Amino acid sequence: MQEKILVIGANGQIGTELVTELRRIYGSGHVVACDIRRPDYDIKNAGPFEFVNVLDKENLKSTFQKYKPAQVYLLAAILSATGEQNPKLAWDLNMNGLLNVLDLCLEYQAKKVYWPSSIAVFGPNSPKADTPQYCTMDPNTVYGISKLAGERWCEYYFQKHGLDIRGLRYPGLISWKAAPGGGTTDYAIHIFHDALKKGSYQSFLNAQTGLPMMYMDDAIRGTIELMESPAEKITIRSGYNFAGTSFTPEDLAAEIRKHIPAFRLTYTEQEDPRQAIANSWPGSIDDAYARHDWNWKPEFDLAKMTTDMLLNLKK
Ligand code: AKB
Repeated sequence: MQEKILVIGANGQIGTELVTELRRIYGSGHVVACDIRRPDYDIKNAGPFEFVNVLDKENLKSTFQKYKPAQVYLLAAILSATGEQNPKLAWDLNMNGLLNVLDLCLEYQAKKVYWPSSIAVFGPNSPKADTPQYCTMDPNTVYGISKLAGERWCEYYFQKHGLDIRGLRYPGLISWKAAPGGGTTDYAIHIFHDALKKGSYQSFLNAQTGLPMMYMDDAIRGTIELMESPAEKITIRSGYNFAGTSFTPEDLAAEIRKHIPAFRLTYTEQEDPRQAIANSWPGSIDDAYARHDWNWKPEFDLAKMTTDMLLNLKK
């Protein structure tokens, strides 16, 4: 394949692993990693890298002009917890960044575009268990509002302009290769690091907080499977519900104790602002459309994920 794939926001938790996998599949030279920060790895040997700021239209346009990408993955975003600290900036980056990229995808005739949505599109009045694809959606974080508005824009660009855009509503993503970036679900990563380092963890979410989660291996595989699916199979252009597993901090601690029997889980005394965000989100997701349309099936349950996380973090 001679065509170029642009990954914008390539140094984040998802981008780091997505770029590696895309380069393994399509060849390093075909996958252009773009970010506002230089990556940790040696750029010269890894593949093309460009400094890109999605809010700087000229800079973004010159990257499109240079590579004329056939596929674009836009991952640059401000997540739920960080977004609440600077709502206007989160809105600006998440929304205008998306619109800038969509317009350039049209101008340069990109064949396929990927934009991630999130379980944050749901809100306090959405059904909590097995939350369906279509239901009441009243997000109350700026991140969730931007993801829901972004979903509508994606569908609009598909319907009005025929842009082949695809997206997934990611649950909390658990991974060991790159650090998470300011989300409400980040406790489920920190807990593994502290379990190995200190034998204990203080959770900022309470014991009963059940949230939809997914291991990064599944998330990367699902993302690429969606992008590789024939266009006629894709019936949702906003963002597919996408499920892996669901658990509470207590469930996760019990699983970690199977490997580290003395592991202790405590909870912060003062309620953390992230608790209110978690309370407004679903506890589990119904991803029937993804399973039906492009045969989505997760491979990692809580036990398999915990074993793999601990094994890799110990290395
Ligand atoms: C967050 O917690 O903000 C993200 C998400 C669920 O989209 N991990």
